Amino acid sequence: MTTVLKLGGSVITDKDRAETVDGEALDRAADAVARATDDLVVVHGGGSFGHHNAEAHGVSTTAGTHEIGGLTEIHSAMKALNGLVLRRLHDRDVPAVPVHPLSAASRDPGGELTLPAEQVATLRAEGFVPVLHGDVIAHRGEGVTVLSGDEIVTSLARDLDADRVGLCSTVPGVLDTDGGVIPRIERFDDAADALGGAESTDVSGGMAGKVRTLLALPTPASVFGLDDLSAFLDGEAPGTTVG
Ligand code: IP8
Repeated sequence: MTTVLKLGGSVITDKDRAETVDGEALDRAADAVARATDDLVVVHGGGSFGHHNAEAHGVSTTAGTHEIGGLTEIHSAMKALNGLVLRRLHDRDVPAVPVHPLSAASRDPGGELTLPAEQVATLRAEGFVPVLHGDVIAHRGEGVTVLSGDEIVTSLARDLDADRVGLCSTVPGVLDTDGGVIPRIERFDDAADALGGAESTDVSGGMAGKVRTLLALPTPASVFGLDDLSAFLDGEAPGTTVG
């Protein structure tokens, strides 16, 4: 059973304080991952790492830069967060291995992503837990652009033929306009009213972007909060099922 799990950047960091992890949340997430019995591929977003740097340099998933300083700043911030996630996992004896998308992924001029999955599949087959992260990647004609964790999840879930896909978010699911969790979204229009823009700086599109990318998957995905991460890893489908 292969599970692709995204730990939202806003879950594991303090999104309002630059380059600060939410230590308690990261510990809880690492505890849940350490108890999981499925083969896991973990992807994490940026939260207060990466997004502020990307915004400062005008870099998004579509607008790129050729400036080496900007590239290095964004990539270094994401690698720093990746290192902190890995340390928490290693503390719990999870055989987590960093996989940096900048070293492998690219986009064509139309933005189409190529993210080779063979390395991730082999690491997983050999008993490791690959841990990828949102990053900047080569983009033909643009320099580098942002690759969001959600795009990584979509690409790997498809290429690894994942059995389960989960997005651990700051909210307990996709919320309707009254604040209740929408149990199931099969088409974007089912929840269009509820899917406003992201409240904080997020160069990758907020919840609306997440739902759009998840709807493109062959496997239904779960969006849930940290309180439900263990339940998801135990095989339940908490929060909102998308797809
Ligand atoms: O937080 C984007 O990853 P996300 C990371 O999953 C960067 O959107 C580089 C801003």
